[in-house]
Amino acid sequence: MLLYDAPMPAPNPRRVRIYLAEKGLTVPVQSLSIFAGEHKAPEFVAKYPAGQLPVLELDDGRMIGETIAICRYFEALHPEPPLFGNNPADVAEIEMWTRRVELTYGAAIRNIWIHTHPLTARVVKQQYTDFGESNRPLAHAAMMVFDTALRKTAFLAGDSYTMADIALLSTLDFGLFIGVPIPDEADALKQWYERMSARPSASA
Ligand SMILES: N[C@@H](CCC(=O)N[C@@H](CS)C(=O)NCC(=O)O)C(=O)O
Repeated sequence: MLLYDAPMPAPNPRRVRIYLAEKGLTVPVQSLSIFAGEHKAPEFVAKYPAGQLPVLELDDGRMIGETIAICRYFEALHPEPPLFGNNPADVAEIEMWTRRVELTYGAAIRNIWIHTHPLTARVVKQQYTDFGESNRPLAHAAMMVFDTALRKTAFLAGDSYTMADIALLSTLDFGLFIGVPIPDEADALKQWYERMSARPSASA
């Protein structure tokens, strides 16, 4: 197999790297430069038409895209320690929080990035700046939802570290990179962020 990866600040490839680090797994990796457009090179797009990273090439040639799908593949091969849960309620709760990270906070961060950031202005055909700015309160509201959850549990989806924490950490770091701070009043989220950032996997 071969994992096509991209360096920081790309948040999705980092999610896979953190996941693999937490599992203690090492896989062959090829790093592509998004800034140099290597993920849109004709030979790469011919192989993987979505032209996004990360993507995992299996030994039979199949290309598995989507961060969560890639991590689930590794989870099926290496169930311990469980990062997607190992009973129906935990699996559902981890899935719920992971989807909330992606669909609420992640979507808002993506819109801010695409529609307001000077770095994307070079590649996006049209930036709708007002629309991008309108996502800042949505990102803030989503972070407060995570903060409320983290006032009750040590990790986003309960009492143990899971894929939901990986999703949130990498998206929060990307949010910080593009200038979206963690709200001052989100004490539990800030404490969680310090703890997650101190894990060795966070440097992946
Ligand atoms: N839903 C995908 C998103 C993948 C994605 O958007 N990757 C970014 C890098 S973080 C990318 O390839 N961006 C370049 C592009 O979309 O052209 C996943 O979860 O893996």
